[in-house]
Amino acid sequence: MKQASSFPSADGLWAGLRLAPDAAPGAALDADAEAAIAVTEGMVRWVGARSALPAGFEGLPPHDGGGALVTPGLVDCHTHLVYGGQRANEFALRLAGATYEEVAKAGGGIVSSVRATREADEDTLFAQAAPRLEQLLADGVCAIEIKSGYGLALEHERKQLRVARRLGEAHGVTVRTTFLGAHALPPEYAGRSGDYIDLVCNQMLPALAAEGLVDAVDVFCERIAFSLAETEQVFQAAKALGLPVKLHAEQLSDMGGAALAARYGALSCDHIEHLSAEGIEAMRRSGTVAVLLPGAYYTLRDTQLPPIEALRAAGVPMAVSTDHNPGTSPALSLLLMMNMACTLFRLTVPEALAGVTVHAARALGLQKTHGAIAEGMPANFVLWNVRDAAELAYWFGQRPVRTVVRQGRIAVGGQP
Ligand code: DI6
Ligand code: FE
Repeated sequence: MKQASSFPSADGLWAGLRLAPDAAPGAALDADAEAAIAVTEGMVRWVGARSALPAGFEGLPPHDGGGALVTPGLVDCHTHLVYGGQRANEFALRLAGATYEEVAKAGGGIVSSVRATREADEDTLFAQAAPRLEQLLADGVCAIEIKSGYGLALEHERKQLRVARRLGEAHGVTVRTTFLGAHALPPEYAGRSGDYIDLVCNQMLPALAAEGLVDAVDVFCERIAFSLAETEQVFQAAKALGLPVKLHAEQLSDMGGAALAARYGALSCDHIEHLSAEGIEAMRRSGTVAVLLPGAYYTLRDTQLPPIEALRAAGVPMAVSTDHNPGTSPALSLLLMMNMACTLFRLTVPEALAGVTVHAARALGLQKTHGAIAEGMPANFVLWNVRDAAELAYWFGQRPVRTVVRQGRIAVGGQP
């Protein structure tokens, strides 16, 4: 792996670009006008029509975009990237007819990844997660959320979160860490769910937050995981520490989790296949992002579609993410998720693109620094070898990245 510190600086004048629709909300220019981006000290200083470039930026070192389409750096706002082992065996079990819930009840599922994660040390977890991260980055990802939730004990959750931070530093990518201690009941707490939630709230979360390892707090609110009351207990603990919350909500059933999360001002509610009208209304009022995870829907061969039309009608922002995890979404391409969001969920191309940029950034509370190309934001943008933005969602299994500028450095590609 190349260390991020060796990536060349992206400072200079990027010209010969075509801006994807809505990529630079502040810039007024015709769709077919040549665009330019001025970058100094790793920050975007100006973006707009090349012909309107202020004289002060003319002397910057040139970077020729060669007519490439440019979008904001992509944001993968929901991943469980750090874990030990893999679960291809469950894939085989499901092919033989078992359901996800049956596999979980039989001791597989999340708990089998917990075993493998507990057995692995920090360096091993790092070595296993790094190539997965590199795959996602190769698709133009510039910010990523990484959850804990496969440790389910203080030292093991700490290990996961520390690896997440290390991955961000080593690869020069923005990482937001989410504490998901309430992901599943660890075997040693079987039948003592209340005791485990007390541990999560009173010991694990305060300790990890004090170590600066927690940017947000998540819960898996589901029949096979934690109840609404337990979810609220975790939200209370997060609130006491001033941490934002998000929720795995209504994936397998309507638990009323989205409305609860909205009451706590949640950044996002994720999955939401079984989201009710009340849940949508609560999310609309609180400005909570709906995170759509077509990879999990596809892997589980779910048939309950998330209520896209109602979310759209309510104006709830929709994000799209990989939900990368070893059980239900071993996906390593955010572009493929755009394709699936369009094909399976009937998102439009602009919705899918906003779903992996501006709305995904908001789902992480990163809207001031990611998800758009704008003056004063760090330089995170991608040059694509495509004619039309629709191609980003249209091809699948194709990686039309030409250049990735990440955290003000040229992380992929460069000058022709
Ligand atoms: N929802 C998911 O999609 C993942 N976790 C969750 O709460 C699945 C995790 C796994 O099966 O390992
Ligand atoms: Fe998930």
